[in-house]
Amino acid sequence: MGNAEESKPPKRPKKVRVEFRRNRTTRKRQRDWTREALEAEDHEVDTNASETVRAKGSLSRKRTVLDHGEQSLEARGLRCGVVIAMRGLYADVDDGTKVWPCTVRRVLRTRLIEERHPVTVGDRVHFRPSAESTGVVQEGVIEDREPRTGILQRQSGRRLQTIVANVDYVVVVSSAGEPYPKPHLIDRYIVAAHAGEITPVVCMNKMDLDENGSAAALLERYAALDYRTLFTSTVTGVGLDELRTLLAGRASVLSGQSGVGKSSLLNAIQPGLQLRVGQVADQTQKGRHTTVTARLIPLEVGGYVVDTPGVRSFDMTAVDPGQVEAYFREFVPLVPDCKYPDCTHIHENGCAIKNGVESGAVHPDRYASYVRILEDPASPS
Ligand SMILES: Nc1nc2c(ncn2[C@@H]2O[C@H](COP(=O)(O)OP(=O)(O)OP(=O)(O)O)[C@@H](O)[C@H]2O)c(=O)[nH]1
Ligand SMILES: [Mg+2]
Ligand SMILES: [Zn+2]
Repeated sequence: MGNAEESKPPKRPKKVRVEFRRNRTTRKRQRDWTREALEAEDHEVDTNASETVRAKGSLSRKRTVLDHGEQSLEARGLRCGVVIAMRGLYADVDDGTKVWPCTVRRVLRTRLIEERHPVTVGDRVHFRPSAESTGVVQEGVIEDREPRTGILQRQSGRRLQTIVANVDYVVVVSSAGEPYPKPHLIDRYIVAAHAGEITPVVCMNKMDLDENGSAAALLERYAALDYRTLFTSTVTGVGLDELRTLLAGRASVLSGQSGVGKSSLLNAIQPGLQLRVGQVADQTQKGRHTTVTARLIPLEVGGYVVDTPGVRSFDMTAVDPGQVEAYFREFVPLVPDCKYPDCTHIHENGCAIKNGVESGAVHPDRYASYVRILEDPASPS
């Protein structure tokens, strides 16, 4: 794939697009890079291809060289890829041809010091393949990270942890039993999703265990707020087609308590995945934290999904308290009716939100979640 134009000194900014393979250049779907990556493996023609990572993670099969007088990525010896997993100090980066274990250049770590993970799953990065003493190029060093959209973050000790970047949906998974749902944890995830500009979807798994209908009733609360909801069971198969359709062609993250069946759901919608699945301890009704690291999984139906380890609690210290009311969507139309313009909806008289709880416009559990997030953002849920 030599290209004479790239080695000339640039006269004026110009865009050089190099057709890589015509039948691969139509972008049927925006977020199709994983499928294309899989196809690329099949065709074995991409050894020297350089690819451009586009908005929301789709890898283009054309090369686009934006030449602003700076050297192109390729000329600087850099490749683009997507981080599919973090392993200690290593990030596994998929450039569409293979997975490169990469370290993160110290200067980048320093620049992004406030974050626990300057690079995280879903990030689009530029990396430099580095030769070992043997001359074999197997690893890389991440030199740069592209701007993120759609991030799921939480506080981890004194640092802000970005669990995953560049996703469209957070699928908040609970289970009808073993363990029972925690409405407050669902609300925390919904707030975090809105704060990170991701669309939350509320999923109730293990519907085969919903004997008295309470899990269905809980989900109804979220459907009434216009959140997309899903009822699933890997035992009866209910809702699995709907989940597959939801995830197709999108970037999503599955989150929730340990043991609710996140990995089981992914195994069920894509047989052959063989993610590890754990038993729920009888005594405590707690999951066993079977999944230990977040991992990005390409889907056969296009798009990708990130399976995350279950959480016990969700520290929301990082969310701006003044913004929390905006993330409770049923509060938004009521807030202008509060007596005080800076009403926190906790202690004040004449509060339209508290009146809404009285009148039934606001569910008391939702209001309780709001108060807990503001008063005790770090609390175990
Ligand atoms: N009854 C029932 N059990 C299920 C269902 N889905 C999963 N399970 C069981 O729930 C247990 C936990 O499943 P996992 O898929 O490991 O749960 P997880 O959410 O990935 O858990 P972590 O990885 O620890 O966060 C396993 O024993 C599964 O067999 C379901 O729909 N119904
Ligand atoms: Mg799991
Ligand atoms: Zn108020």
